[in-house]
Amino acid sequence: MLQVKQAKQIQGTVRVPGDKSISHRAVMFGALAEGTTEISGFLPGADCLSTISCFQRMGVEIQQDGDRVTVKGNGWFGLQEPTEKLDVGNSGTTIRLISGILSTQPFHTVLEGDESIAKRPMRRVVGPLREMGAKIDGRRNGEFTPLAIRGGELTGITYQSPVASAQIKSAILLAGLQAKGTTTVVEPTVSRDHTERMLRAFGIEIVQEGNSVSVQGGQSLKGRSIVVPGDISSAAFLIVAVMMVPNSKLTIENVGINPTRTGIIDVVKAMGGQIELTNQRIVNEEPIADIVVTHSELTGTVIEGDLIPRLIDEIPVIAVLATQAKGQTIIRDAEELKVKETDRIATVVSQLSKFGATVTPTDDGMIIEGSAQLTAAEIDSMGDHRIGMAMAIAGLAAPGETVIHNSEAINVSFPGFAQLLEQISQ
Ligand code: SPQ
Repeated sequence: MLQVKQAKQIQGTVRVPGDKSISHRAVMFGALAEGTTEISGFLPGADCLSTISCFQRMGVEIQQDGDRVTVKGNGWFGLQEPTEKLDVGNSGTTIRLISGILSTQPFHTVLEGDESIAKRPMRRVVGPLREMGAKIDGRRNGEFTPLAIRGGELTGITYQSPVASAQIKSAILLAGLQAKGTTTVVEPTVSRDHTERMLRAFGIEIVQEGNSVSVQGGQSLKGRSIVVPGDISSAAFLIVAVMMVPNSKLTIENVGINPTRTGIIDVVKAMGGQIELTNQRIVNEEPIADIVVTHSELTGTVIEGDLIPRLIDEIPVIAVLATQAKGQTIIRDAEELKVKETDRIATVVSQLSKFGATVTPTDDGMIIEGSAQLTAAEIDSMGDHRIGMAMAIAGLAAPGETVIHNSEAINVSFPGFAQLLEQISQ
């Protein structure tokens, strides 16, 4: 249980834990590479620890100590058939990307996760991987876990993805690295491109043209060192906290600002927020900066179209922000929210309404009325880390004490969140 009091001010210079998407990929690619991969800045959150344990069960030697990880890769086909099921916990990224990798392996594996994973759609990766030649089964003809995979020889395909999803794109490209010929994924809008950038850093040739990405089969990865930047999806909670609480200013150092992830910055600016990027640099093909945020009066906005994949995970906390802006905020084209750790349209509406906010769900998003006077509330994270944290941030602007039940879900992506919030709020 997490208790949050109304804050008078947010101040300081802080860092957020490592990027979740990049941490998963660093472990996976390190495990498939030849030689040792040293990772620093790794996110020791529950999701990325699930990825480590899956590869350990397939015989890869991995040592983790806080944000430092050493992975001793034995090459792509150095994985061993696990003797038990692989448990992905709460992590959609783990199960979907590993499905692509396991489709190339000449053995049998069973993948399973928690209650939330059991409800998330898997045929979006199972379908194209079957087309490439993988044998995969699961409940409802492969739509739901547990997934049983027998990998083998694959053939490259050109796949027109119906949704912009980095997990679909990455699963197919990873399978494509050991398939015959070329594998191409075409997306309606470009999703986060960490897989493409990191594969390049591991020595893979990958061709990106507009919304399409291609790889040739038969390539191998070389172990290397990877520095993981701070997660912009975690920084987003602090950015919104500053905008919610008058007289606040915060510097968040060392945050990844990959353009496929910076929708939150564009939205805060469009609403009238003061936000600056300093000390910009590139590490392992990923752009990084310090983010300086100053409290500002905001106006509602419309969030839709190509912007959605660039801020999909930030929508719960953007909805919280919108309650404090002048006028209405409309979020459209975000039906993907329904298949995250929870149905994030339903959970944002049910939990944010408890603070007295007016939020109306729509088929593909929500409408939030601004200038709301929030009052402290008793909240349930519903087991969704981003819902738990978004509602904690709402609590900073609500007189009284807000209580978040099931707050342990926050450890999925932001261990130390409660302590950091306490450190910066007065
Ligand atoms: O890993 P998981 O559970 O899917 O996590 C989430 C999150 O909120 O942390 C989504 F619920 O992030 C996804 C993100 O939404 C992480 C991700 C990735 O690392 O590739 C890609 C996005 O999902 P998708 O379905 O659009 O590919």
